[in-house]
Amino acid sequence: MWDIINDLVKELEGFQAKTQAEVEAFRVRMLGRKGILTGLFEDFRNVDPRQKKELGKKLNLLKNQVQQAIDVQKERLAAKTPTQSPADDLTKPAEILNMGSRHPIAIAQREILDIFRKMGFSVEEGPEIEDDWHVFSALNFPPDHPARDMQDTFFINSQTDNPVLLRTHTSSVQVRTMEKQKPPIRVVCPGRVFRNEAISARAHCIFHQVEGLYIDENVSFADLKQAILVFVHEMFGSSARIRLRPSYFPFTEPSAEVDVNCNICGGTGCNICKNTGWLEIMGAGMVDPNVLKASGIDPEKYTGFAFGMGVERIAMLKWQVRDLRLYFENDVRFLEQFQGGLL
Ligand code: 2NM
Repeated sequence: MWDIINDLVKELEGFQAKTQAEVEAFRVRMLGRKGILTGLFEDFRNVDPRQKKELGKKLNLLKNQVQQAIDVQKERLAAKTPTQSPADDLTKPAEILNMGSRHPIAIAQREILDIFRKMGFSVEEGPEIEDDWHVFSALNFPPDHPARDMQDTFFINSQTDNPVLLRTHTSSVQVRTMEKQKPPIRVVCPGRVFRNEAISARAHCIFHQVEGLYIDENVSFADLKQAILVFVHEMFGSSARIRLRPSYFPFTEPSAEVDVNCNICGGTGCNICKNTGWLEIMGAGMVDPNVLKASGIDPEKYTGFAFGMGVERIAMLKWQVRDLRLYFENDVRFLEQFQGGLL
């Protein structure tokens, strides 16, 4: 019994509670119905009568000391809690201010626009909710073209002669520019576009485009090639090379798809370029005379070139991102890896 008492005296000397809950737990452990001291007083009844006087004195003293320690700790914590301010501890580390960073799509989009601004293009934006005229009819899409299908386009109201829909490309902004402006026209149109597609590593139903349009007298296919080459050199470095493959779009004639040499394998072939050494980056062509006519521009006097590219695709090639869905999930661990400055 003396051993237990001596241990308790030692514990009492070192007792420092951090919270009121700790004080209360200590009280229950010592003085509660099944507490250590309560037990000691019970055992006291069976102690040798010759030891009772000294032991009784010691037990009563201990009980008073325990009660006193509890009162002291309670008071100390009550005095400390409400008045403590962060300035009390000047050694505390500062709280981290998370400043955030630009989204990689925004960084890529700005880089694309800056390159064309340097070439004298201005930036135009337009509505995401459009009508059939500005997305399809004015761009020479025949009435039965598959892009006009519910399978490909999100319609808001298809019960009218000029259905309301989500734009599937930003060419609609260029139609609006041609309608309100006389040549020379040099614009780039960035923005979100919407296509009714299944989401995969390579496709998403919402993505971003930058489309360009240049209309003046005597604009030629050579001008188009030179503008694209300058853009590619600025975007991917001056050693990048391009090639044009014949293609078809309703709004351009002739039309081409533009490839850049694969910067991942350097042309020797890899799974990104599917062993071709080339990556497709945009579509382009000479604006079809029907498109100029539909927007009130005389195709006998003026010619023009146009091009369109997907920002996600350019950003994938620039940073070698393999899954497009990463751009839409906004996982901070992904987003933190891109800088591009604040604001
Ligand atoms: C592309 C490819 C080729 C394009 C055409 C026009 C407009 F409005 F002038 F007719 N805007 N954009 C165009 C041409 C877009 O994207 C793949």
